[in-house]
Amino acid sequence: INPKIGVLVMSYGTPESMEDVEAYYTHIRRGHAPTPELLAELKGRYEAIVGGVFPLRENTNGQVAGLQDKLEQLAPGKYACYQGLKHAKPYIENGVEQMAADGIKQAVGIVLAPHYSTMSVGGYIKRAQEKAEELGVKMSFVKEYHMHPKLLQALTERVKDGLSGLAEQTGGMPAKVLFSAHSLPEKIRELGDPYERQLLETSAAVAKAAGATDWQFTWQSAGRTRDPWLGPDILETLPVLREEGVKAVLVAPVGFVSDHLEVLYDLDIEAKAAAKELDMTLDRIAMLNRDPLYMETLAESVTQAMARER
Ligand code: FEC
Repeated sequence: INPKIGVLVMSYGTPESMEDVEAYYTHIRRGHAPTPELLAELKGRYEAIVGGVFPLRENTNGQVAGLQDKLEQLAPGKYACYQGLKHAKPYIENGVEQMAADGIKQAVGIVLAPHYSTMSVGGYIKRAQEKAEELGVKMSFVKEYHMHPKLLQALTERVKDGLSGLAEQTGGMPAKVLFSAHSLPEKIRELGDPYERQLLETSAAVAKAAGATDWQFTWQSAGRTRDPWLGPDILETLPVLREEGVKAVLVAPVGFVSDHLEVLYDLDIEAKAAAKELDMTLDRIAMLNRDPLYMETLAESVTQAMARER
């Protein structure tokens, strides 16, 4: 028996290489291979971001290491972190198997995404829980941490920095803060899902703390399926803002915590180009990645979840 408490740190996962993109995409599509057109489009997006590397892998590795360091500081020798990815190896189930193989009997699961939805974080938790039950590991979970004061502080600093950077570029033009997150199929609304409410709570709290009175929320990165997705998408929001006279926009993708495809492509390339077309200046806040305040948010959320277990 291993006396340590396991911490299963779960993240989205990214391909290992360009050859691996098809298998990754097939996994996201629950076993349905993409058409050659869809595959080529996704590969093209990866190629367009910083030379076709997969930054999410390194960022997730860094976050897991950073969380382990913080937990060591809070409770030396008590916790051991394991990684489990939704759509790539090591899969969530592999992380639980590794904990069990190391003799871990009790664990906490946490997802590298602050807001709860049955379709996102709920899916990670379900997979971990099933494997843990099968292998006799007792698991509890952090469901959300979207209002953790340190997360809000880290995001607030970024919005303040982003606004001053934008003011320098535009010669002090008034700017709109556009909070964003990954869209989900509209059907989550029928399930009374907390995702939208939690995103608005984070956005309102950060806007208030940053002193940004002009802000709104928009969706991004909707999937390529036939279901209706939550909108409006940022690409629809920008022309409306332009009509309203807005010329400078700071995007704050508060639903994400790393530099990855949905930020580096969907915002930095696609949304930026759309803004340029409209003669608007668009900037984005820096992502959290391994920010110490984010690492503390995760570590404190884990220790609080354990305290509740006792
Ligand atoms: O950098 C990378 O390699 C990965 C970037 C990436 C992140 C991410 C986060 C979220 N997703 C969420 C929901 C969905 C739903 C579908 C879906 C599809 C994709 C595709 C790619 C992709 N997602 Fe993703 N997502 C990332 C990447 N996502 C690539 C497939 C091509 C496309 O549709 O664009 C639709 C699945 C289906 O077909 O049924 C739903 C949510 C998040 C944020 C929370 C989290 O991180 O888990 C929600 C990062």
